[in-house]
This record gives sequence, C-alpha cells and structure tokens, in this order.
Amino acid sequence: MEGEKSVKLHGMWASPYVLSVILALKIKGIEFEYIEENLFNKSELLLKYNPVHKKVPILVHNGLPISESTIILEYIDETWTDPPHLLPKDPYLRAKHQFWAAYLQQVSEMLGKTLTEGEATDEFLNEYTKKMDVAEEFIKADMFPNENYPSFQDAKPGYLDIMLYSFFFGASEIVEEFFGFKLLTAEKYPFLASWTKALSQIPEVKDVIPPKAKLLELFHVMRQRHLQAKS
Ligand SMILES: N[C@@H](CCC(=O)N[C@@H](CS)C(=O)NCC(=O)O)C(=O)O
Repeated sequence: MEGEKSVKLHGMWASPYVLSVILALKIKGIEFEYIEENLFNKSELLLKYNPVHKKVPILVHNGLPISESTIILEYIDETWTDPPHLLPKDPYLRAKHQFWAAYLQQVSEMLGKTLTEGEATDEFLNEYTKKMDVAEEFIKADMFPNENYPSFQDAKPGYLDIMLYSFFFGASEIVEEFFGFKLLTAEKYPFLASWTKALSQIPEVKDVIPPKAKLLELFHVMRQRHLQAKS
C-alpha cells in the first residue's frame, strides 16, 4: 500500500504531543522510524519541515512533512484506513471526541505552564480543580453514559483515549512532586483515574511511556532554566 512506504517521526521523548502520535502509530500498527530531536539545538530537518512553529511532533510520510499533533492523528486515521479507527465515522460523535480531546489538552497545558513557570497559587489550584471536576463529570455523562467506566477488553484506544493518556499519564506524580498533593486520585476522580489505569495496562501504551523519574528531572531543569532567565 502506498501509505506504508516510509514513515518517520521527529519527536522528543518527554513531549505529550509526540507521545500521542507514537500511540496512534502503535495502535494502528504502522511501522515508523523515530528521530529524537534536541529542542535546545534543533536540527536542520526540523526547521525545514516545520519552519512556522519549529516544534515536534513532525510526521514525515513518503517525504511529506505534517505538523501539529491533532492534525497528524487525523492524517494517520484517514491515510491508514484499516481498523482500528481512531475517530468515529459519525460526524457528531467525532466532533464530541475532538471537543473533549481539545479540552483535556487545554487543561494539561495550563498545568504544564504553571509547573515549569509559576507557583501553585490558590487561584491556580481552584481554577485547575474546577476544570478537572468538569472533565470528570461531563466526559463521563457525554461519552460513556451507559457504561460504568471505559474498558479496552474488546476495543483498541481511540483519539480521545490517546489524548487523555498522553496528557495525564504522568501528571499525578509530577503534581505531587511539585505541589505536594495527588491529582488523579480514585477517590476524587474515580472515572478519570479508572480510565487512565485501564489505558496504562494496554501493551501499546505500556511500551512507550517515558520513565517518570526522568520526566521529573526534566521538569526540575525546565523550572530552573525559567527562574534563571527571569532573574
Ligand atoms: N500544538 C503543537 C504543540 C507541540 C509542542 O509544543 N511541542 C514542543 C515539545 S512538547 C516543542 O517542540 N517545543 C519546541 C519549542 O517550543 O521551541 C502540537 O499539538 O503538536
């Protein structure tokens, strides 16, 4: 098949955006070559392929670069048309998946920015908790009204699962390390915690998650760099 000729992914090991593309490729069973980028010293290829944002992930398919993780996920699903499908075919369901994935990404970006650049003020924590409460209540009501919790016994993870996992798999430990409280506890967020746990047990997912200790170390370095740049 033409779509299978050559797939390369430019990424960075700790990036949740890159992780989402890796998960999509693994779940679809697409072979690819992974190219690790140094974001402090970007390669000529990265700058050539994504001169606008200069960011990873970049998927290069038969020599053609595609940027922006959500666009890449949709491209993958539309190019490799065999199941499993990442997004539902029904336009309304599809829109709902995209809506909640964008919401989760936004909440995670808010946390990431505070972790690397700011303090966990009461205002931030209130705002963040409110957003997580919304995710817990409304995603369950909207996406899984008849099931108790998502299960992957008979189905592969799709677009929304990939987004949830990529953006929240390490969040609990990182928040605990920096802000001193647990984020995704089963007591407070039974739906989100059970969903993330179910995902973490899937072989494609287990294979690719970055080591948490290394991730924490990176957050410390990024925070330090930011503080130094400010002073
Ligand atoms: N909206 C982009 C965000 C990608 C992104 O922020 N990538 C980061 C790594 S996590 C990056 O390449 N940063 C390099 C830079 O900002 O110079 C996407 O969804 O792909």
